[in-house]
Amino acid sequence: MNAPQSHSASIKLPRGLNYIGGQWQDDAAAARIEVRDPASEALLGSIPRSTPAAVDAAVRAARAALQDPAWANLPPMGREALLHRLAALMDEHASELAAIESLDNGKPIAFSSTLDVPLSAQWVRYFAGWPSKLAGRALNPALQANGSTHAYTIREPVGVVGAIVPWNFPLVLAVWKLAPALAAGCTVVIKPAEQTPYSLLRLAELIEQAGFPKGVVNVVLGDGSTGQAIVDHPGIAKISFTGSTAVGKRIAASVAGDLKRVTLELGGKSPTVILPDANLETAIPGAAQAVFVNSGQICFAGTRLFAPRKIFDQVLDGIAAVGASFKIGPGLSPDTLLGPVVSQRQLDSVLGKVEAGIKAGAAVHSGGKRAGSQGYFVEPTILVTSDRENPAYREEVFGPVLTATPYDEIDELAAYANDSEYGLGAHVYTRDLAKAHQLARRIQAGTVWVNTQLAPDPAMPFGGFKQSGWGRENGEDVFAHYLETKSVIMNIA
Ligand code: TXE
Repeated sequence: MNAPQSHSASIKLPRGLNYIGGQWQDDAAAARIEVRDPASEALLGSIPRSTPAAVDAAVRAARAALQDPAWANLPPMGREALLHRLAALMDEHASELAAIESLDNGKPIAFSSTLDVPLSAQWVRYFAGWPSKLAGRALNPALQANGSTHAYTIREPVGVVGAIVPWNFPLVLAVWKLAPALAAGCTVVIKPAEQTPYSLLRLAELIEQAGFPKGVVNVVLGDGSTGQAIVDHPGIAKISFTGSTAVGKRIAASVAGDLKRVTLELGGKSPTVILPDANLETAIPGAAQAVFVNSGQICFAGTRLFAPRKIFDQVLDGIAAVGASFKIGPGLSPDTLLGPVVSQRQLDSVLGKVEAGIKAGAAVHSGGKRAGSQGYFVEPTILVTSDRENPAYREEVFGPVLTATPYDEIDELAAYANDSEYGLGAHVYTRDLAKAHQLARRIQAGTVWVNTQLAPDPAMPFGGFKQSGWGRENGEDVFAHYLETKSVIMNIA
């Protein structure tokens, strides 16, 4: 492992200011939250725990922007041009954005420079294609005589969107919310996670540079108390949240008061199922990547492995070898493949859940401990258990931790895969196309990947069954949440 060190000196981080109505401003009344480099534990800076007054100012700015002719009367192709300009600016500043992301979150620069940042720009480009295609429909009403009625639908922006982003993919997940909201003509108040505010602040500078009218995008910094103030604000029409299931449930209860629209992208405990006929040359590295990439801090990480008993040891040894080949180190080191988890709290939580799993009877195949003594590093870990009540098997760990369970009959697999309160993703490895499609139908998950892993796509709806959330992000489906449909029915007889 490389010695953790702070690289903050060489990277210019944006100042911890709110961006409201096109102005960068402090929230003088707010307490401060420290932001740390998870590789070195060094202080990177601080942000305000923004007060309800700051949230109110941001919502007012967003509501004013919704009526501002510069935004409200902009033709759809004008919104497309702005989004394309933003994507071009993200490309232009890609290496800077990747460095900020790796410093702030700890993720390997090998991934942030090839995945997080380029994918975020691609997402913006994909949604830049939509505004001119978001059409209503002319319809034939069912109860009226032919020719007596002219009836059609109009699709209107839902209003101000309150977007709340977690820390595992700070830039990617901010863009998953911003790009469709802006494509739909909404305005946005967005809050990054308190652990990782900087890439979104830099993105806001690029949004300004791209020429979006003032107040269309507002960034408010803070922790859960600021997030709750966004959720509770009556001027917000829709909440788009990605984060823990516990907070998601709280938000669902909060919005019951005024029936805000809400989408929730929450936790997961996604299975990786390897069938006896799978090509192990792809299944083993695939299963390893599905749980170790981003130090397991991926909502659809493949954290429960089911492999045939006959090849169980071979598969586990293979996955452990791939994990051991991931060089552990600070995100900014070019050869790092396994960075730290995001915070001391997350480190304690991951190690606590591993310990609870072992205490309840899981056997340690590999890993299981903190790596080093400085920085929030965790060894790639495999725990073996057939006990479906083992907490490491049941609970989302959100670290580089796999539970592995052998099976004897293929018929057991769908039941195993579905044996979770979550239903976000699933990874299936097989050469048998019929079995792959049969399993894809039986598995209760928002996305099933076959012979591949960790590959979301902007055109494909993404979201969860069961307690993994409400609604779908991405693709055309996302617009169901950012647009209201209005029917116009006119007697022309
Ligand atoms: O999440 P929180 P935490 C899971 C993962 C992780 C656990 C805890 O298992 O170990 O959650 O992480 C904001 N109203 N995921 O505690 O608290 C908060 O400021 C409005 C899975 O960090 O849910 C941050 O911006 N907002 C997940 C965001 O919610 C509130 C990604 C996420 O924080 C709020 C992250 C409130 N009452 C964690 N309280 C995924 N699905 O990818 C907090 N926030």
